[in-house]
Amino acid sequence: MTLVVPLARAAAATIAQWDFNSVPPDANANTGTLSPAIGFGEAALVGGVTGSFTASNGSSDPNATDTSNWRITTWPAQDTQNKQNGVRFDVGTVGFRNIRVRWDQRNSNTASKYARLQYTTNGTAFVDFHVIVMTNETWINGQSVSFASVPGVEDNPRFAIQFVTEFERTALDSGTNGYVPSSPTSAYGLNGTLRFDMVSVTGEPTVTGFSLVSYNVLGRDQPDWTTNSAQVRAIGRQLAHLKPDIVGFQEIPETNANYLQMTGFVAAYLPGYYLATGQRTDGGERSSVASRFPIVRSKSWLARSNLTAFGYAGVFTRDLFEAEILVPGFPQPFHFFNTHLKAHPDEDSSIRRAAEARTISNFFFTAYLTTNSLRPYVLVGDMNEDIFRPRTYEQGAIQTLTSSPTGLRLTSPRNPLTNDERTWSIQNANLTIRFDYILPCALLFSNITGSQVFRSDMVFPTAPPMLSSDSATAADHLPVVMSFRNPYDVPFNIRSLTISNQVATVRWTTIPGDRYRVESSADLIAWQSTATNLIALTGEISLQTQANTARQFFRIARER
Ligand SMILES: [Ca+2]
Ligand SMILES: [Ca+2]
Repeated sequence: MTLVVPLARAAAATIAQWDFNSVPPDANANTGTLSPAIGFGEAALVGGVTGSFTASNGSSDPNATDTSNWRITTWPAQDTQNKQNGVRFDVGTVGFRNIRVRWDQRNSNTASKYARLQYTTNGTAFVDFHVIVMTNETWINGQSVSFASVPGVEDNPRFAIQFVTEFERTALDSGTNGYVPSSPTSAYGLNGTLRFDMVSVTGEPTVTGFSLVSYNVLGRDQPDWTTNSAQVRAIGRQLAHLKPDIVGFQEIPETNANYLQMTGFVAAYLPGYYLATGQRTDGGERSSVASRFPIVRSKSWLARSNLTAFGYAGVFTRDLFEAEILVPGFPQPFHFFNTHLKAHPDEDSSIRRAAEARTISNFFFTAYLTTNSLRPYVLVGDMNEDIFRPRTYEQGAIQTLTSSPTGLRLTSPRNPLTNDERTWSIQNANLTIRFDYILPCALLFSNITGSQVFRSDMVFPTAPPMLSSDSATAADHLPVVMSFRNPYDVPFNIRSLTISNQVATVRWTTIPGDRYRVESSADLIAWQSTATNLIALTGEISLQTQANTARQFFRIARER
């Protein structure tokens, strides 16, 4: 007998995990990395301690060939600096709840027996939490603490933890008012070591949908891009009102290195957001991406690249700026592309713009999609061309960008009150043309829940502190907004189970890019892994496995 059941939604996902092992592996335990092996976060020393990498020999790290741990030493003198020395891990929890921390730890004989796991909800003030009591020269693996009931911990970009050594008196409310060694037969020593491995922060993803904005903010040549600028404030108030999860900005000023002012902009209007800015291109402007979710990588593609092969004797005016973003609960990273094509309707500019669209199309087909076809992606930007209002010399740049090899789909958001899809110029008497686009991949296209061309003067009732005049003060372009359902946040179904010649075949519905595991059991108690990390390539997985015992059960779970 064989039975298959889909498991309930995967409970917890790894937000960040440190294994300290080199990437790529180098078969040398004395080299390692403080970059997380999974997810996004930062690891740092606290106080005057020093850190190095050594062989783990006994942690729970499954890596058999190159497993390092983070070894911390140079501790404070006896009776000094209580709870001021150790290690810190910053892990934003935006989009996660029921946060849990797990780690492996080993103390040397002379190291402090007691340490405190502290946390912060504002990035600076740490609060005492769990007391760690260690023995000597033994790994204690899988230590685990839940922050599920702690206010301010979940959905917080500033969440961080630290492990700091502690006097016995404050740890236990009794005993020695100083450090106590891990070995009862040793004396506390400054050269003792605490070693950490497999430090993980997990949580349950809560993101059921997300939203994007594309916005040309007319920053080119602006001498003041601080938050004192009336223009910058008008941009900020609109975005604070819209609260998009990800914003693609075009025309952040190069002048006076004013693109650096975006850090202050984000702090004021999109607090806690991650920011990435593209490289210098035409000398006048850059592209930026702000995201509520971690940006793990960004890159300027095609910047000033030669367009000859694409029909124009010259270079790409600006770039195609990519931000790779970790959306909670997505099994694959999200790739957000942002561009600003050549402006103006004259013949030379039109041909150049067409060539830029072709080189972007070529990039998606010959580069990006060859390795990332299962990952969700979107292209946003100021394309300087209106698919429905072609001008004399134009060659269909939008049609090129949305041609089938790119996988990108045309959308036409409209203002909900005016029903107008034109985005330029709100600083003229009338809007005359559409320049601004959000072009999602097929997976996202089929999960659009709403979109609009935003106008602050068409928001009723008014929504202070945003001013009705903000759109016109901010830029000539209007921001374009689009929201999506989380395409992976849906249950999956078992389609069929068949047995033939002692081979069971199970089929279930999937979303391309989603990952699954299959386990089997003879008694519904002990489960063995049949297959892990099965990545769906289509809308269905079909798995064959031996079914030659009297009774066999299977279960299928989605991995996140
Ligand atoms: Ca390790
Ligand atoms: Ca190494």
